[in-house]
Amino acid sequence: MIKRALTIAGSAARGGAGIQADLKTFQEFDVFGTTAVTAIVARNPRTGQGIFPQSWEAIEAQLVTIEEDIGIDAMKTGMLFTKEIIVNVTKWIQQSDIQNIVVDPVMIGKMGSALLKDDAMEAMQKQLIPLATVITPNMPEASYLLGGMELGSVADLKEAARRLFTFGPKFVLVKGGRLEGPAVDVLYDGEQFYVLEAPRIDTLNTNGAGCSYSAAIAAGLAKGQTVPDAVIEAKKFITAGIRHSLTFKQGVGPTYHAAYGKYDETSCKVTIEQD
Ligand code: PXL
Repeated sequence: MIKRALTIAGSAARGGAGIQADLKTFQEFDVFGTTAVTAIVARNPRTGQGIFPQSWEAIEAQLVTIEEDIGIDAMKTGMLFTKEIIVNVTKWIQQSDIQNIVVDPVMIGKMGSALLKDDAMEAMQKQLIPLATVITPNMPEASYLLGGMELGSVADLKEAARRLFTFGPKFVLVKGGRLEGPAVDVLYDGEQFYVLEAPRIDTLNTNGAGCSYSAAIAAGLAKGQTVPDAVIEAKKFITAGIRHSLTFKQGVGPTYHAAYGKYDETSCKVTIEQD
């Protein structure tokens, strides 16, 4: 039977990030996608306004129907926005029997929207992250979760991964997208580091890259891959998506979700190091 992946995230009207990115990614991996929308993001370029959160009642209704009617082989969380949503999603996961949980600690979108309220951070750290199979912070998110730790090198990514591991997830993936040089991400399981290196692609069009990367990991886990295998394939997928990213009318353009399946020329160098 086709495997099923759930995303709990925000709807990104522009189509490149959030729920839309997750569904497009699940489809590329031939995984059946289901969605619980936490908020509708439609930032009006003229006013800068436009986040419309959903009530917990509405979010829970989506989760219950997915759990009862479809089933869940893996899930990911994206934009959760409020403390209330994080606390309730955590409780819901605890009463479920979901094994594969990717937590993307989304905070600020590349279009500048604040996607997590300030008072929600503690719940993210203390409640949700400990349940995660893998968390996928980028450098600003890792820094924020670690009280302002400065990250400027691969050695810093490794140290951040070590510290984030103490929060309780099984794996930590710290993404070095903002480093100079090649695009290096560090995956850590408490014993070894998997240093993943892909070519850096010179583009500003990376809207939704983090969403799509974590969705690709969830798809791999749904299909029964190990975390390192799922992350390595997801890294190839997102590198292809960024290489063939799209320019539309204005703002930060999205990654191209079909690129990996279409062109498939991406390599990812993996080095395993004992801690
Ligand atoms: O890429 C981060 C992100 C996550 N979720 C939603 C978003 C964005 C960025 O635009 O809109 C809903």
